[in-house]
Amino acid sequence: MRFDVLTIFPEIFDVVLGSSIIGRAQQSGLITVNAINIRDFSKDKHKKTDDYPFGGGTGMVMMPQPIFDAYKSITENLDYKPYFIYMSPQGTKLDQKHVERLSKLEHIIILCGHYEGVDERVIENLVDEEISIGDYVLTGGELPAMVLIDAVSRAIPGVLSNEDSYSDETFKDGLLEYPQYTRPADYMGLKVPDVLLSGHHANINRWRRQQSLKRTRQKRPDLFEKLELSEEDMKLLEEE
Ligand code: 4FV
Repeated sequence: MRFDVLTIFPEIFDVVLGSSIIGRAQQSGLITVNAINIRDFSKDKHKKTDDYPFGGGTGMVMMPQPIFDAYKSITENLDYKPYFIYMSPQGTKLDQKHVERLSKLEHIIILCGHYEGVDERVIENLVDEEISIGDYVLTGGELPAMVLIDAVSRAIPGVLSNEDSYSDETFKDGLLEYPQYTRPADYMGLKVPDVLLSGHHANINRWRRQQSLKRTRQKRPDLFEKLELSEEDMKLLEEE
């Protein structure tokens, strides 16, 4: 998977995405992340990338020319059109199913907005999808872009080692993950549930399914109502 990020703060991507799991994924070549400075494509003598909004109003708007030229610099030697994502609060809210869909792509361009946003002609002519990471306003699209790259990279086979398993985790089949415990079995008198020390895997899996169902019902009723519950699940939920 190739990620090209169009940003006016390219330097922050190496720091955040250069370490740990995503850093290793870059070293192994499973993913590449190129942070491209939009400012380098500004034809303005002061390398301006933003200007006043037509029609007046507060704030500034990112100009079309530097973004279109940055895009051309990526695609002019390609015989395919990369998938162009604009991180914006007006976008589709990102979730795990969405992440898994995106992880199947080969080449994603991510545009990071700033100020009041980007000129609408960029969105109309270049953007395939607007994606939001949540209903709040940030100072820039860089953090959302990193969130997207992290989540999508994790879903690419081989990026996560067995230790950091991808298999049964939160949002997998729409459920919150069961509680996790590690050594010591007794910490300051706080004990680990006996079933987890029993080595009885069927009972352990049953207990974990029950915990996932109960905490999804309690913490995320919006997810719980979407679940298709089996007879067994109903019984697990009734049990104290
Ligand atoms: C955002 C979000 C977000 C809006 C103005 C950047 C900022 C500035 N992006 N999910 N929430 N973007 O707040 O994706 O352009």
